[in-house]
Amino acid sequence: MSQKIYHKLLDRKKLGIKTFAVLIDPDKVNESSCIKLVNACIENHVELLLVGGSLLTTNNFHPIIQLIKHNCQIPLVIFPGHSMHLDPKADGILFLSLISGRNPDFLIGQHVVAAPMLKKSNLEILPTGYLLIDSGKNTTAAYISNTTPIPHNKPSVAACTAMAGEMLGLKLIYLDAGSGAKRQVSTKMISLVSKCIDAPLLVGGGINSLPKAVQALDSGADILVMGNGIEKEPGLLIDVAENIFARNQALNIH
Ligand code: 1GP
Repeated sequence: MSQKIYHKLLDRKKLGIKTFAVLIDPDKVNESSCIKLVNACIENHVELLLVGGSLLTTNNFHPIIQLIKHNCQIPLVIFPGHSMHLDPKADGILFLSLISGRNPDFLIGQHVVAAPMLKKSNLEILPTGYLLIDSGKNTTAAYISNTTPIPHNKPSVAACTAMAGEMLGLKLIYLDAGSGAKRQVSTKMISLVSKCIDAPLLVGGGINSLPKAVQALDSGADILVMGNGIEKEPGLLIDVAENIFARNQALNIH
C-alpha cells in the first residue's frame, strides 16, 4: 500500500512547511461550482483536497470525486463520516478514529466494516486520530457520532488524547471544531497539542477568515483545513494560500 501522501505530509512537517487543505462538501457543490473551486485550488497551489462530511444527503459523493480526479492532480483524500463513504477513485482516505469520543462504533466499528473494501482498493490509508472540540454549539459531527466533544478550554485533555492516539499508532492527528463552527480550536489547544506529538497536525472547523487561519498556523497547525469559509468567500482561498506560500518561502528551503 502506498504511503506517498503520508510521507509528503510528514516531510513537510519536519521542515516546518505548512500545508493548505481545502475541504469540499459534495452536498454543497454542483458540477460548475466544483470545477470553479478546483481551478482556484490549482491556481493557488493548494496541496490537498479533502472530500466528504459527517452526513451526506445527496448522491453527489461519487460524481464529485470523479469530476475532481478528471480535472486536477492535487491529492484527493476522502474525509468520511461513515464506512459507506468510500470511493476507489480517490487517492486516499483519512481512516478516522474518533478518539475524543467513547462511541465504539466510531473508534473501531465502522473501520471493521470498511476494512475488506479498503483492502481491495488502492486507496492510501491514513490512520488519523480525530478529536472533536467543543465550538460553542452542537455540530453535525458530534450529533451524528453521538460523542461529547472535548471542552474548548481543556487543552490538556486534547493533548493527552492526541498523545494516546499517536502511541496507538495513529499517523495524523486532526483537531476539528466541526464544520461551520462558531469558535475555532483555541490557540492554546493547538499549541499544546502540537508540542506533545510528532505526527502532522490537521486543524479545522470555523476557520473563516485570514486572521483565524494565521492564528491556527502560528499556533502549530501543520495542515490547515478550510471548507465553509471558502465556499462563502472564494477570495479567502487566495489570501490564505498567499500567506502560506509566503511563510513557506521564508523558510528558504531548496
Ligand atoms: C470540518 O474541519 C472541517 O470538519 C472544515 O470546517 O467547513 O468550518 O471550514 P469548515
